[in-house]
Amino acid sequence: MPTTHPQPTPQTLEANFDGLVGATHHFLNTAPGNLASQTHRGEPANPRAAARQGLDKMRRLADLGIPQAVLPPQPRPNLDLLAALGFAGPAEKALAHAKRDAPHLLAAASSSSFMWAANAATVSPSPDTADSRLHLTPANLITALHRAQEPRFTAAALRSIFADESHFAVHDPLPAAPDLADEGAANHTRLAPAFDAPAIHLFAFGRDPRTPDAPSPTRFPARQSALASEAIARQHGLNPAHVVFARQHPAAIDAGVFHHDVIGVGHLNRLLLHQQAFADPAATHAQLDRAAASLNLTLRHTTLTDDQLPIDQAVATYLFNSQIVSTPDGRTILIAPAECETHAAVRAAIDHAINLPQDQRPFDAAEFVDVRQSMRNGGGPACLRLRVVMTPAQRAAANAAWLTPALHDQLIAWVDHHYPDATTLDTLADPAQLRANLNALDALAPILHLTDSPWHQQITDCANRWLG
Ligand code: SUG
Repeated sequence: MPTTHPQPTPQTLEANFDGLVGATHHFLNTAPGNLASQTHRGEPANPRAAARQGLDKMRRLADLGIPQAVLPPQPRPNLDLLAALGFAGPAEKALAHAKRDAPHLLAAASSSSFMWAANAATVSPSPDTADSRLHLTPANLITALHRAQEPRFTAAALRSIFADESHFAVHDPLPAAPDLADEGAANHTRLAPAFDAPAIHLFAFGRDPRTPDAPSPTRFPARQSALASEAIARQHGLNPAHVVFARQHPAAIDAGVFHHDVIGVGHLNRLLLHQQAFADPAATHAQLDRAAASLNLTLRHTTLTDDQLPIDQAVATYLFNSQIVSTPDGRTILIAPAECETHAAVRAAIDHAINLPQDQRPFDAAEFVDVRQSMRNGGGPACLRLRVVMTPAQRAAANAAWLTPALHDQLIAWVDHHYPDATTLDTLADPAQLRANLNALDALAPILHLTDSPWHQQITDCANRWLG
């Protein structure tokens, strides 16, 4: 495989792997409990603008000196899914049949939801695992049909990038059963005094099949099962003394908090939460403090109350779906959605946080990024990235496409060349567009150093099966 761009910094750092938006990005699905996707359903979507916005966010993070890599898109429309649902035959027939009889299934099979890399996998870095390897488990995403098609492609992409088994272990997704419903890193927070130090792991879940009588959301499903989080902690060899499992507040799920990362974000020793993040905040904080004490870690909690920011406004602006990042010059920056910049209560909360005494601040400064195409489907800056804490040796060993200004420009040119600026049911059902999408992914393989990788093999196999 061609050489990658190893990062020069001789330190363990947190890299962001962002999902590259797909050419079929659209607003024709709704996702369970995701209010933005409900509100914007049926609006015109612009895949080219969506992909450019994602790439520009990646560029900003890379320019701040934070290792930034790119996860490849998945092949869509997914003709294997349509065939499994009874829309068989050559592409032209299957697509036309689905468009006529079940447009919602064509929309599901065309989703670009893989762009939200926070749902791609759960990641445990090597300082925390029993075998000192970096462990990744692709999320099974069984709660929604359009997301349940992702894991097999995600696993291939992760196995292409994290191929070196002396450094990395990519597990199979958990079995696809409701008791093991898993949505990945969106419900997982790693807290540590430094990237290379052992960490505590906070797993948020919405339901637990062992306690069916516990207060549950009534309007929307809870997407993460406690049994899934526990299985992953075991699989990765995390120290049980350093792991905390916390139930999400059911009222928050019903208010549109379909993943924990819609109501809380952590980074190193900092934890920024809304007061309704957890069903029993006092117990969760006590557990976190106990786990932290065993690692000489002093957590810096910042909790916003409902008076400071009502939960519906937290959900509407996605403040908590910001990224908190550390720059090489020692600053901690909040990378917030552009929607936060103009919202009075959110701005007040950000300014309040920045003006706290230095040893209490969750971050030192805030920046705003425009990812509006993603936001309309309920995906903010933090949804678009998978955090992977990596040693220099692991960064060099990974077949990752590290974003440089040159790679950013190359990917923008690739997007401009291959992506439409509008998606409709007609474009999704157009076999010529399917062929163009698959050709675009084939052309992407060398750009992302993925030629002949398992991911590339999968694209080739799909093209052969779907187009003959
Ligand atoms: O699963 N939206 C996604 C948004 C995921 C956001 N991720 C995190 N919070 N980490 C979801 O609700 C909309 C429909 C679509 O794109 O096809 C959607 O699936």
